[in-house]
Amino acid sequence: MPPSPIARARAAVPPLPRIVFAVLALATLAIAARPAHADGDIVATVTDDHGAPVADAVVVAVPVDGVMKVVPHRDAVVDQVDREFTPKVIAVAVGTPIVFPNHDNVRHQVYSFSRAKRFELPLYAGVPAQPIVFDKPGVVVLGCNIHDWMIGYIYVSESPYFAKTGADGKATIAGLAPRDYVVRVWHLQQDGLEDATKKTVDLAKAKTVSVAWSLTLRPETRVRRSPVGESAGHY
Ligand SMILES: [Cu+2]
Repeated sequence: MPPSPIARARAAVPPLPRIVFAVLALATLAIAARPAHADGDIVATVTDDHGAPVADAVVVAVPVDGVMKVVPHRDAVVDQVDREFTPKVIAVAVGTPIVFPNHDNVRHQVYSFSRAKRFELPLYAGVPAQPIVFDKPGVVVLGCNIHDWMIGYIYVSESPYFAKTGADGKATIAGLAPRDYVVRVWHLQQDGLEDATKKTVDLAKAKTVSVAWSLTLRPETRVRRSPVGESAGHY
């Protein structure tokens, strides 16, 4: 019986291209199966002049190529507890809405005159209905018109890659694609410009890169608290 037209067509394809095709297909699969990028970490250590760990420093990494997708955070909160902002320092990505619940039995009037965000929440108790959206990068200093000693800081980052140091002075920015980054550090008592702390790190060569800063800190100027309970119930 003569071979069917299909069988003849199959036979017409030489075996070598078929093997080449199979190898190429396998190679493509292998590349696809490999993670698009082995994510890396930047481990930052911040100390003061005396080598003591510095907490509440914000470390920011910006890809050198400038390509990044900023996703605003959800559920960001700056609480008011015992007539202090809690946390005192928060870092968020630009565009993040923050709510300012009041957990005290006195009313607060939260405001900022900072260029990155001017706002005022009229005297209130409980949770304000609307969050404030922090839509410009920069440092926003918070105050309360009733309690002069209350001060808080919102670091609004233009990059989605940032972390705040803990009590050990360490912060890890995890899950970074392997490329070059400019890293910098900000602290509320920093003597000197944040821009002067810039360093370039290359995550293409190593999966984990350590970076360290020694900061000169100015003493923190704070208004003294009124004795506890003095104004309780008045506002
Ligand atoms: Cu207050």
